[in-house]
Amino acid sequence: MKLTIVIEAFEQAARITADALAAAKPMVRGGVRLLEIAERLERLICERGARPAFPVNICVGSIAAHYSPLPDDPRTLPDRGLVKIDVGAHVDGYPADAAITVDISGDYGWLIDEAETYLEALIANLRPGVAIKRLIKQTYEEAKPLRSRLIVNLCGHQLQRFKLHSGKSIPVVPPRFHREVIREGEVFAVEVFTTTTRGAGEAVAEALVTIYSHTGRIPGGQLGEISRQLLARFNMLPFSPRWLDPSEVGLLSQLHKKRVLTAYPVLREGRNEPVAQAEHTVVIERGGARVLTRF
Ligand SMILES: [Co+2]
Repeated sequence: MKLTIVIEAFEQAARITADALAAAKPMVRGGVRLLEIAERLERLICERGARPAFPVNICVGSIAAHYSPLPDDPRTLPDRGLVKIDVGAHVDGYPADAAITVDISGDYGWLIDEAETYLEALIANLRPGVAIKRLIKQTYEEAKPLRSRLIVNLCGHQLQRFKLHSGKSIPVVPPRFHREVIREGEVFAVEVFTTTTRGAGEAVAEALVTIYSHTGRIPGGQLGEISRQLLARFNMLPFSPRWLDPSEVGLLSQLHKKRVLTAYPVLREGRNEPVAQAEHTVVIERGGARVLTRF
């Protein structure tokens, strides 16, 4: 496909993602059901002619990533703390991915500020030809957060058709080994997570899984048909049990054991400290990175 058409698809997906985040912001109040927010944002994406690139993630407090409401999820937002809304739309398979953090009670605004400042510094240093290792080292020297701690094991990622996490990664702290170079025309979801200086600065997996994606594997036997159907419906993009029939939900753990599905466990800050997130989708152009999800 022609490069301009590809970029147009990314741009459209990013516009819809940014509009969903703008719509999400006023919905974040104590007592609101997480399920209601997720379903409204996913509906907005579909009404705009796109599809969710992954289930809407709503992560509260020390939950850093990968919590999407489950079917009939009763959880509601608390009256205080940080709420991360992470949204993505795709157009013809080309995904966008962006996030905002809302501080419900006004206790942790500085964590959001430091995540956003570091994200902007990373984006300002992104340009074609730069080695990722050098990019991160430079950004860290210029803009290392002073009052908060970066979460070191959550990284930005390249976006490709029907692939949300593939190709090159963009860590937030200087990596020991990283051979990749940023190239013109590439699209990335760049993201930064901060926690307090009491935090571990590391996200750890919980037992709970709310998001799955297909590995591409189609086993023989009874699970073959459902495996083919899920691949046809979602390709390799992440999906929610909410989007399945109850009979299909019952097969998820079996499909995971057969390596048909990847399971994404909920990720929590290692010492249960509050987490803020900032994320944008950017395209690398000759003069630098252009943010596609600004709103
Ligand atoms: Co994201």
